Amino acid sequence: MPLNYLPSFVDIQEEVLNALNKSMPVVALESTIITHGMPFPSNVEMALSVESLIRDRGAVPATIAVIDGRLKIGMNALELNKLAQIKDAMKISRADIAFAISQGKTAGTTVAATMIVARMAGIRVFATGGIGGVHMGAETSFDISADLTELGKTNVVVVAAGAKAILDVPKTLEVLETQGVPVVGYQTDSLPAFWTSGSDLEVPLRLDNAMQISNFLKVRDELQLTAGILVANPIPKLDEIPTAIIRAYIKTAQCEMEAKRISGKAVTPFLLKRIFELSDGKSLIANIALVKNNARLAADIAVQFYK
Ligand code: PSU
Ligand code: MN
Repeated sequence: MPLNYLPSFVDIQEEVLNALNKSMPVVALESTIITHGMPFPSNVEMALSVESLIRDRGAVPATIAVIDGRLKIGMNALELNKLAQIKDAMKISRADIAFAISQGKTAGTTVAATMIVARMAGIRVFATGGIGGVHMGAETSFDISADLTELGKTNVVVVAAGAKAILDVPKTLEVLETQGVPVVGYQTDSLPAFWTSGSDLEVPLRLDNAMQISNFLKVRDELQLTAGILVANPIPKLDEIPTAIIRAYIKTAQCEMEAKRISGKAVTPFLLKRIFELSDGKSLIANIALVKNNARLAADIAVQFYK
C-alpha cells in the first residue's frame, strides 16, 4: 500500500504507520459506537480497553474518526477522550465522509466509513459491535444501512456480533448474499444476534479459528474478489441477554420511535439509547462485552494474516 500517497488531511499515528510499513498486524476500529452508540464515560472506557486488548494479542489498534476536519487513523487517549464527549458530532457514512472533512467537522465513522478508510490505509481487519442492516419496515421506509453496500464492495474483514437485533435480520442476510458478502459464523452454525449468542437463523458459512479466516481472506484476495467478509462472532454466553427479554425492550423502543416519527440516521442511536434505559444499563454491559470479544478475534485474524 503506497502509504506515502495518503491525502494531506490524514493524520496517521506513527505506531500504525510503522506497523503498516512493516506488514505487521493492525486492527481498525470505528467511532460511531463512541459518538452515538454509548454514553460517556462508558464509551471512552470501552474504546481504551478494546485498544489494549488488541495490543495484548500482538496487533496495533487504529481507531478511525474525523476531528476538526482531520481524518484520524489511530488516536491517542486524549483524542479519544475528547471525541467521547463531543455533543454534536456527526455520524458519517460513505455519503458524507468527504463533507465532514471538507467542512472541518468532527464525526464518528460508521462501519461503512471506517471500511473505506481502512482500505485506503491498507488495514485488512476491522472490529465493531454490530453492523447496520435492513431496518424493520424497510419495505415502506427503504431504510437499509450503507454498511451493507460497503461490505459489498470494500475488501476488509469485519468482525461483528452479527447484525443488531433491532434489524430485520433475515432481510439483512438476503441483502448481504446479493452483495456477494460471505457471512461466516465463528465457531457457530446459528447466526449471532448481537445481545444474544444465537438465533433461529442459520449462518451461511462457518469457520472455527483465526487461521482459517485468514486463509479464506487470502484466497479471496487471489481471486480479486472485492467484497468484504463479515465474521459473525457470538457474544460470550455469560454476557448475553435472553432473547425474550431483549425482544420486549426492542418492541417498546420501536413503538416509541414510530410515535416520535424518528427516521434516517437517528434510528440506530435512538433504539440503542432506549434499550439501554429500558434494560437498566444491561444492554450496554452486553454491548461492551461483545465489542471486546470481537476485538480479540479481529486481532487474532490480523496476526494470522501477517504470519
Ligand atoms: N455497533 C454498535 N454500536 C453502534 C454501531 C455499531 O455496537 O452504534 C453503529 C455502527 O457505526 C454502524 C451504525 O455502522 O451503528 C449503523 O447505523 P445505520 O443503521 O444508521 O447505518
Ligand atoms: Mn439508516
